[in-house]
Amino acid sequence: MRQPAPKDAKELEAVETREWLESLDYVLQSGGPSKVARLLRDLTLHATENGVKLPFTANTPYINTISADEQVLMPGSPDIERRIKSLVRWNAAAMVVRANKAEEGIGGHISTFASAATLYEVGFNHFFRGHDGGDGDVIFFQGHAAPGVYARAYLEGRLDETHLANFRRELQPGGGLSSYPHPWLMPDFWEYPTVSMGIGPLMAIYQARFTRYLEDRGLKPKSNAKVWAFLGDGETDEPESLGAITLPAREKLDNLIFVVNCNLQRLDGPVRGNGQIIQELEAAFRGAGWNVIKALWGREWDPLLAKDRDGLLVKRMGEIVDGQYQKYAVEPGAYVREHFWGADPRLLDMVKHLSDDQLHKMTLGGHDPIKVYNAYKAAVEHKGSPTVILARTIKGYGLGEAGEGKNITHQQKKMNEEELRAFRTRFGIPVSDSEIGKTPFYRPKEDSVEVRYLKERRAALGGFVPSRKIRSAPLKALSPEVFDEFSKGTDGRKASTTMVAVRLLSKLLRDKDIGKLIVPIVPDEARTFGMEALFRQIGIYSHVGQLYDPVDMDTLLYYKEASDGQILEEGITEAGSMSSFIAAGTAYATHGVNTIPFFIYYSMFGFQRIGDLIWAAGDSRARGFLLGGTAGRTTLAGEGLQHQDGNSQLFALAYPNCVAYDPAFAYEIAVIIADGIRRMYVEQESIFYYLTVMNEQYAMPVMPEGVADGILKGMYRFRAASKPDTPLRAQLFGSGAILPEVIKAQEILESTYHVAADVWSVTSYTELYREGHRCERWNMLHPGDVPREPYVSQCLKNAPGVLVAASDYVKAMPGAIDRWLPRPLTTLGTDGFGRSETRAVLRDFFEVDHRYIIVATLGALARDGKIEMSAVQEAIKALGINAEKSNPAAS
Ligand SMILES: Cc1ncc(C[n+]2csc(CCOP(=O)(O)OP(=O)(O)O)c2C)c(N)n1
Ligand SMILES: [Mg+2]
Repeated sequence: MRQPAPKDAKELEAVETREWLESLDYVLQSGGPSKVARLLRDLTLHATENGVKLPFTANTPYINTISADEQVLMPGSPDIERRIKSLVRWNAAAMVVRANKAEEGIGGHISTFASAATLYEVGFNHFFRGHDGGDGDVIFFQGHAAPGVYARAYLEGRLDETHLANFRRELQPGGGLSSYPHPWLMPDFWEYPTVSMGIGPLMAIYQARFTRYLEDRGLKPKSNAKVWAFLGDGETDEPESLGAITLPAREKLDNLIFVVNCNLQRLDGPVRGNGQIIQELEAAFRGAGWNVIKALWGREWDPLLAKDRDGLLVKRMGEIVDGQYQKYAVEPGAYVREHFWGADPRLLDMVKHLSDDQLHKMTLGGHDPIKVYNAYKAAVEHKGSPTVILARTIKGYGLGEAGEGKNITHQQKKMNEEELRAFRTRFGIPVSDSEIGKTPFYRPKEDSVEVRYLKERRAALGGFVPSRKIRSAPLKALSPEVFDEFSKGTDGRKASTTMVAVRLLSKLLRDKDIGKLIVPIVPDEARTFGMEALFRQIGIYSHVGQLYDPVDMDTLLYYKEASDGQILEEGITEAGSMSSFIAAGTAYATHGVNTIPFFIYYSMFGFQRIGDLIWAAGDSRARGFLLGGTAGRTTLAGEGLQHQDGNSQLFALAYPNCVAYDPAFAYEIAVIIADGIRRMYVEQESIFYYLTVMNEQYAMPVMPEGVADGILKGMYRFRAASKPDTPLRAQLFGSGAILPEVIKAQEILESTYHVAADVWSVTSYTELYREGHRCERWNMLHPGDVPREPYVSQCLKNAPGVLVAASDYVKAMPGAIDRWLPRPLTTLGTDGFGRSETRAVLRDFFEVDHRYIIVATLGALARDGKIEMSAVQEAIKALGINAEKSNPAAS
């Protein structure tokens, strides 16, 4: 057979292609786009089955997802909205410029909001739902855009000039405005902190999921409310930003909308100078299963794209790297004509009717309200998956010479008079030349068209945003019976504090009043903590229930997933779990439901790994219990260096509203948790708890009389010396799993060394430290008054003998209180890297077992001249301690 000549082959190919396209056009006309999509899917499947390897592409062309033909007109008045937006722009910039007029500039950012103004204003005028009419949207604002959010609240009449003048001057009379979103500092305004990049989007994902959880469990009626997360394109480099994006797609969270402000710049320069951040993000989000909407080009591009029959313009748009796009933004139109359009005479021809100035002013999608409106509309109407909007903008938009599109723009805080005048003129702000030097704030009169319009819009959308209100009533006090059994001891039976905490948790879950409000959260660690009984008891939450027969179905404790399941089994993500904790711990405000989260995890992977999210929980005024499991550097045997936690109690000290305890006994845990529920949910204090729980088992004693107050304050005398009149005396402090070592030391000191020691359980060095400093501060400021005596001093001022403390944490913990003790404190602790070993060997290595407590006590007595040094040397020998062993703190 004759092979077709090359020319014929090409022609044949062209004919073939045309035929296929014509059939496709026919289907498109007769059956519409969905039929075409189905056919293409079927074709792909068929081709793959027959061995055709199709190239993978996760991207769509570099154009708007919503074409000009598909877009709808915007309701409302574009003209009034533009004027409002200009005023917001002006006041936001003025706020920052004024804050930096003084010698000592106090920072602030103009360029982030300048690029995002349209993204926010379209939301404020048309989409963001306030909480007044029931459930509002939850909005995670980009932290650096805060000046714009304040400027709008000023136009709305919620903030006044003094507030604006005191931006970043929070300690001024009348109050100022916090630099970034901080509910701790502005509890009626901001809902969630975001400025530590990456945590906003992560928290938003888990917030959206938690909303579903509340609805599925019947704790809240179903609603259409959305969770919006605004983030920067540079911010997406943070692992937290993208690290959890498969979850909302998997769980079909169509109540979640990300808006990425793609100004192509971060702080130092372009986000992807040599690439395209938008295409990169599109691929990542599409791959994860999101609905991706690109809003790249403003309306001026529509007629050009309509003319682009052979795809030249689309191709050109897609081949420019971001660094070059940034260059086009700062150069005049002639440069753009030459370098962008000049790539092909046919492209040049397309824009020959436009002047250089018109070329320069062609807007981008994120600056065009109609493109943004259509993207948001599509996002809120989309069903079945979360949506991300990738909106292209220019960093520092409108700042002109003062920074628009420049690499320095992120740090731009000052504008000279000329720049301010240009900005004023560009946005038509009614501020005269003579006034401009003062950078005055401008708010039109209360009955002006602008103020009336924006107030009407907000009223129609359910009130102002952001706005934080406590929407739940306090809980009633819990009946003490729930906690009773824990004070009775275990009658010699051994138990670990983890077992106790889990038992208490399951009792709380059964409580008829608060049971349903408890939210257990685990990062794939339930079995580690002996919580598997809860799987069956309350179920693991899954929106779709359980679509399979669990492999352990015929066992009592099978892995039960249910749509009304109560446990949040997050899988291996402490960051995700903590975000759930924040959602559940703030639901008393955000959702009007007093959920009580218990997040239990490997203690080493808490403060150490996700400390910034715990900080955000504190800022968010989240309530609930963090349980650091398998805690204690020497108590967690075998796991070694990266698992053994001797740090978390120290870290907790730095979190101002975190109340931390290292309890040793069942009744201590019960007292602490009972009081925690009272303080957080009855008294409504904005605090949260951290408890370390261990897996060493020992008998739990009966609760001594009258110790509850001491447990909560941080220490109480657990056991007094049996022969207090003995000449040699000591006070021994122990915490957590090291307390039994201290008790053992007490017994041997008495029987073998004739030292009578009292044993104190120190449940919280943090609480003692804070209370001591409260007293000291008061005394400093009130020199003439009767001085206040720290609780530690009250406990120990009359206690005789030497003072020795041992814990499974770093020595700085007991060190935190020694200034209020009557005599110097000898501290034993676990500074240094952990080791894989047995408990006994580890406690020898870290020098915290009963033998070291004995030696430390004898040493202190010898230094006091109460016994001979030789007696200490003999004890070291008798107890089998190697005095020449290496120092664990440094090895
Ligand atoms: C965790 C963290 N690291 C660093 C910063 C400092 N920082 C603030 S803004 C910024 C650049 C932001 O760029 P992008 O996310 O693109 O936002 P844009 O301002 O461009 O909208 C950086 C590095 C921060 N706030 N948080
Ligand atoms: Mg950016």
